Amino acid sequence: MKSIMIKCQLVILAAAVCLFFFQTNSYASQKRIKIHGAVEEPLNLTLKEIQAMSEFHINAVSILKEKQNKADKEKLIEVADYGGVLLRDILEKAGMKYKRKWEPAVFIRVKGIKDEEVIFSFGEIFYSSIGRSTLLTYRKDGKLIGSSNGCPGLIVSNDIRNGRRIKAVTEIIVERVDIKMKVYEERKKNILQPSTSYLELIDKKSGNTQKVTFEDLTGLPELQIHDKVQIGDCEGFHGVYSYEGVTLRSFLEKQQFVSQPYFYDRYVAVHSENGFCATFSIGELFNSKLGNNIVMAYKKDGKMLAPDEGFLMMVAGEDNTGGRSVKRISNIIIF
Ligand SMILES: Nc1nc2c(c(=O)[nH]1)N[C@H]1C(S)=C(S)[C@@H](COP(=O)(O)O)O[C@H]1N2
Ligand SMILES: [Mo]
Repeated sequence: MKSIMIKCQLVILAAAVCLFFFQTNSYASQKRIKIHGAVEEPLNLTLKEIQAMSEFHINAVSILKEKQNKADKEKLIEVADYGGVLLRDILEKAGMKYKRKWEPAVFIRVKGIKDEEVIFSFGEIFYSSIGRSTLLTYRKDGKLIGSSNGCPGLIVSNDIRNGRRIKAVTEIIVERVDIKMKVYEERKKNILQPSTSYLELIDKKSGNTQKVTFEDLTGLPELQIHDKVQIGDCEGFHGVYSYEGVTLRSFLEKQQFVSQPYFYDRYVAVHSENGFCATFSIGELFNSKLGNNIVMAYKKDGKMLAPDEGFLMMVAGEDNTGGRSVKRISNIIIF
């Protein structure tokens, strides 16, 4: 009796396994990529539909091996020409749900086979030139690339090493950091929070928390951003300023909150007391040719910041809009 039951169970199990493979295979043969989350219209595009979009080329993309340790030797994997569709263009096709001051806190998860995931910040894709360097690729050196599923690959030509390269991209998810944005309601009520002389640094995974004051920045190399155009879609043109500060990267390293190997499925959210928030991906901070570009500034035009700017404010030097220049930084959270 017992053995019959076991046999029955085995037959059912085998049938379930067959059904599972049949389903995943038929799904795979369609090679689809799903775009969903905080978008206006979720999409489920076939590779053919992606190939029908306007093709973008990035030539001579050099790919270095990701390092596990600072001491690891640099290894060049290849230099190749790529064709595909910009991640930005696919996101625009779906339409971004969050607008205006809600927008800089958005981030994008890109998933490949084997549960690989990399994160991009809204700002790097839509405000900085990384958006023109991030490609869902299906063509290499002029020839179509084969793929087991989804779109054959993701490349970021502005990245230095290959940590954010994934294969068989099947899913893109748009999300916003879960931090309440109170700016508009506080403005209506004419509330102006006093700025603090410290900020809180939090690692959400380890629970590690540090209170950081101006003194904690001593010893970090000072960086200048010349001619930062201060302009915003909702705030207008405010002028061109120079800033002095330290890079967010060197700060996070010094506080020992981020070190190699880098986890590109993580990101940093910087916000002020009123919940105004911007995201920065680990990739753009630690693996980008624009790595020296994201600065926590304490001086503007040679003078310490004004009270409404706090003791520190973010300056993303290359961004074409002021959306990520968080003033009065009160929290830096690594998700
Ligand atoms: N703390 C805080 N920082 C903020 C904002 C905000 O509402 N609160 N607005 C952002 C937006 S949307 C823009 S466009 C710029 C405007 O900066 P500016 O006033 O210097 O032009 O600041 C950014 N920094
Ligand atoms: Mo803005």
